[in-house]
Amino acid sequence: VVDVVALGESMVTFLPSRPGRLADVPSFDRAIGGAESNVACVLAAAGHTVRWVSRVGADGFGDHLIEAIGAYGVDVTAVERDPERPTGVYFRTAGDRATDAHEVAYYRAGSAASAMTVANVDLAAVRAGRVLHLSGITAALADGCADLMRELTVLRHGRPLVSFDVNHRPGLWRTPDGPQTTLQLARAADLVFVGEDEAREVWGLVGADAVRAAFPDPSVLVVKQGGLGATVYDRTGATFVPAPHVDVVAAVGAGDAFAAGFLSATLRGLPVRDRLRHGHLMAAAALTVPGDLAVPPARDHADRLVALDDPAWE
Ligand code: KDG
Repeated sequence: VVDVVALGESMVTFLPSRPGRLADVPSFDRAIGGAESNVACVLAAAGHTVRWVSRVGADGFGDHLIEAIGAYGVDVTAVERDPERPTGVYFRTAGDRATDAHEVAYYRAGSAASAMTVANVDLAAVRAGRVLHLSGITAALADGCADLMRELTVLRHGRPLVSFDVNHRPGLWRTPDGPQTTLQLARAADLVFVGEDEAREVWGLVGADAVRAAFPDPSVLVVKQGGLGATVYDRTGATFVPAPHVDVVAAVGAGDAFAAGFLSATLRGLPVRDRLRHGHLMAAAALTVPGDLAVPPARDHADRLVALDDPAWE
């Protein structure tokens, strides 16, 4: 049994060589992206056994994703190659530091991963972890992907603990039912990550307490409040932990790193406050690099930082 299985589309990501409009950027550096594999990579770097399940094309970009994600120590043996469809790619701009407004150009419609269905994904491999990590992005890719998400979340008993990051991507939804579908999936999960801004944008829920009111009690809800911190709602009530201050280079990947830190601490049975601190710490690392993935602090170092009675945590 692996600690965590993460399922979702990953893409070769092209990061701009300089700031500015997409129309003006002359060249790009290759990196990797994909919310769920980002979580998998950070968890593997933190010492967990992790599997990433997906589909990629039988092309060089697919080779690169498998090699790069595998190099983090993630098990990629359940990733299928699709001879008919390409690996998705996307380009992004550096964006504005203050507002994080940036342009994203996806080339993923009809990708190998968007063809994931209940029939062509190894469901036994997906369900073989203590935790299954999913995100709302997958449901937006295609109807077959949305059905797969329902299949993986529908039963509460006899399945791994389901962790779900809302990851609302308005540009990806092909139909107007995105908010409703995402809410149903989130409600079926055991652990939900959502940004406060995101909850307002997708469901019109204003404030962390309003988000909590929209979720059933047995689930653990983590509401991320940007640079302020994050609040966990669980059986014991609400726990807020502030985020340390960091000079943000790019916010992309920070939510994934946060989820990985939180999941890692959860798997280790750490108290709620420390789950949040580990989340913030991993997010801080991702916030200070241009791409999705930073080198996260080693586990013993992270534990020491989390244990500090430092004003940064107050
Ligand atoms: O969370 C980071 C992701 O947004 C990025 O890697 C790209 O997976 C991606 C997506 O679908 O937006």
